[in-house]
Amino acid sequence: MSDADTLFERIIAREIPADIVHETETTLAFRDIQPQATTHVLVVPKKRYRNVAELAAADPQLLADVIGTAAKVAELEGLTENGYRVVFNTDAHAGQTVFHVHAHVLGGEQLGHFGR
Ligand code: IU
Repeated sequence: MSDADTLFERIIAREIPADIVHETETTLAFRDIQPQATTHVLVVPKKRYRNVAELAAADPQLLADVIGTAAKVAELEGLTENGYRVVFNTDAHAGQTVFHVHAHVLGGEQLGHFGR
C-alpha cells in the first residue's frame, strides 16, 4: 500500500497504547478514543486494506474474521441481550478518516436511527 501508515498499524504493532478488548491471530479490537456510544470498540484486521470493499474483494475470510471478532466483542461487553450496531464507514461521504478498514461496534444504550 502506498499511503503512509495509519495510527492503527502502530496500535497493532504495540508502538502506541490502546485499550485492547480482544485479540485473535488476524484481528485486534480496542476502544475508540472518542466514543460515540456507551460502548464503542473498533475491530481491525491486522493486515491493512483501505476499506471494507477492498477487504471483501481481496480476503473474504478475513472479513468474516472481523465480523466474528465484532460478535465476540459484543458478547464480552454484554451487548447481546439488547443488541448493538456494526458500522464500516467507507470513504468521504461516510466520513472515513482512518484508511485502515475498521468495524465500529456500538451499543450499551438505545442508538438513534442512522443517516444524516
Ligand atoms: P472513521 O470510521 O474512519 O471515521 O473512524 C475512525 C475512528 O478512529 C474514530 O472514531 C476515531 O475516534 C478513532 N480513533 C481512535 O480510536 N484512535 C486513534 O488513534 C485514532 C482514531 I487517529
